[in-house]
Amino acid sequence: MNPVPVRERAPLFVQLHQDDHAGVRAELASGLQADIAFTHPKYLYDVLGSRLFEAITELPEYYPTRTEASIFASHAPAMAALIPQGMTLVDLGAGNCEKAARLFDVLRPARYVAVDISVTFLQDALQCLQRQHPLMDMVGVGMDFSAGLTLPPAAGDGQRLLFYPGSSIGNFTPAEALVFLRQAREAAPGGGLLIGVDLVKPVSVLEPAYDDALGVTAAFNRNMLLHINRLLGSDFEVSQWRHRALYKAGDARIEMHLDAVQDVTVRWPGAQRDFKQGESIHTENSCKYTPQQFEDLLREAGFSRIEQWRDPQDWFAVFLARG
Ligand code: AVI
Repeated sequence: MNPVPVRERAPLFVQLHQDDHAGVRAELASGLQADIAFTHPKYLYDVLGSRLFEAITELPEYYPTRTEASIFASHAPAMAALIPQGMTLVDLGAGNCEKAARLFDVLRPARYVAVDISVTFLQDALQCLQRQHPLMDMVGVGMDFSAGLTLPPAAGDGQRLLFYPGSSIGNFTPAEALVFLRQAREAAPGGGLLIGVDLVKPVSVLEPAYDDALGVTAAFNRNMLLHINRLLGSDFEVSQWRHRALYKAGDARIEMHLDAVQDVTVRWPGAQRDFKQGESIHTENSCKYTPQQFEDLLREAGFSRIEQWRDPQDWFAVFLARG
């Protein structure tokens, strides 16, 4: 008997935005010239920054990645029981696509849409996954979804489950997170959002997670200066800046800063900024929520059917929001 022919599929790749170099330079310059200098955390992720972040996820102090993985390992079947098979799984910030791929066997999506800032980050991982799952439609989309979550037609019109793991929602302020969650609900009508959220916990656990003994997080933070030098043409000297991470209980967030270890003048084409010793650049917020606070935020965004799963220490939660 002849074997039934299987249609060979190949991933489709779409890049939605062109790099706006002038816009990037203007954004960086205005942040550096603000009274309290700041930079958007997306500039932490050049090629080396992305590798350093992967290393962070392996550190003993950085609990979020492994705690979230343990929740999926224990509860994925319960999550899958609430999610219809054959959906389009939209992976926001997919990177190496590993987290979503671990759920394929239990969620059984018909289509996988991997979204990341650059489609080139997705190419190898998606091609490899396509070989392992030849019957699944796979699409790679390059877009900056932190600026808006309108998915391209290539994402298809099937029912969607948006997947946003890793507690990246914490890198938005709560007001920005609300805007994002509203957009997520609109992008998945009749579908849902599966999202990982880091929870409020003792400062003795939080601060080492963002200031590890090996100094990997310090390297991740300071590497941003090298990335900015390339983007802006500035002359930051990494050795003049020290990493600092602190938990601000009032705002329930970890803040990362780079502090000038001496008086420093930073120059770039057309401008400069003097920093006094100890003056800092605020590089990232990582907001933590109580389970109730995050559920309230989901309801405020319009979701009405909300489930959650947590690890035994209540350090991390995965929410499924629908309706
Ligand atoms: C990507 N994001 C969820 C990480 C976090 O925990 O906020 C980024 C990070 N910053 C320092 N360490 C990890």
